[in-house]
Parts: sequence; C-alpha cells; structure tokens
Amino acid sequence: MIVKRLQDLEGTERDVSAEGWRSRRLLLKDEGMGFSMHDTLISPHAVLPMHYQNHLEAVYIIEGHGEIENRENGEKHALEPFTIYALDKHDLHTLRAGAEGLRCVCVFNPPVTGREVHDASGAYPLVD
Ligand code: 9YT
Repeated sequence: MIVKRLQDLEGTERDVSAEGWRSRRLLLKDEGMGFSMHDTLISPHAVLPMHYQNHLEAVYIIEGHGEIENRENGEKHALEPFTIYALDKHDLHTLRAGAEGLRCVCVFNPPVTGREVHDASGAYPLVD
C-alpha cells in the first residue's frame, strides 16, 4: 500500500511548475499503478492551449471556476467545483481559469514519469 500526503511532496521534484500551472505529482509511473494522479493549481486568468496526443487525461475540478474549450469542434463548457472533463479522444483543447484560478485532480493514462515538459503542440512526450 502506498500512503502519501500532499504536504510531503511540496518543494520536491514532484512539485512541478510551468507558466500558468503548478502540479504536485501524488502518483507517477514509478508507483506502478498504470496511471498518474496530480493535484494541480492553475493560475488566475491562465489560458492554456494543450493537446495530449500520447496520453488520456481526466481533470476533476475541486476549486475555482473557468472554462474548457474543445478546439476540435468549438464547444465551450463552464468549469466549477465537482465538474470533471475527460480528454477521451486526445482532444485539442484550451483551459481557461477565472480570477481565483483552479484547483484540480488530474489523472493521466499512461502515467507520466514526472520528467515530461509540454512540447510546442501542448503535448507530453512518451517517456520510458
Ligand atoms: C489541467 C492540465 O492539464 N494542466 C497542465 C498540467 C498537467 N495537468 C500536469 O502535469 O499536472
């Protein structure tokens, strides 16, 4: 059994930031679960175009308000606490955070290793 606390990850290599977001990696590929799980903070007013071509991602909003745009078809959906979106088709998308930012739990399949950075297309590469 694996037991971790968010506070124990803060400031370690599992606490990763890039422009507009900070992600605390609770579970990574190394844990062997077949998925990774992140507690992610999106900065106030962030606009994040992304395209996870190599991963499926589900994002469960637990704090804040924002919007998710499916750039495949132009659909926009309001985000509020206890809303989930799942990128089941590797959808091209843009995440927008409101004035208070967003806090979400993100699950990736396959799991990220923790070493990925978004490439120019907004994807994470597959890392062995
Ligand atoms: C919601 C989202 O995709 N944010 C970008 C960071 C990513 N979720 C991560 O690595 O935790």
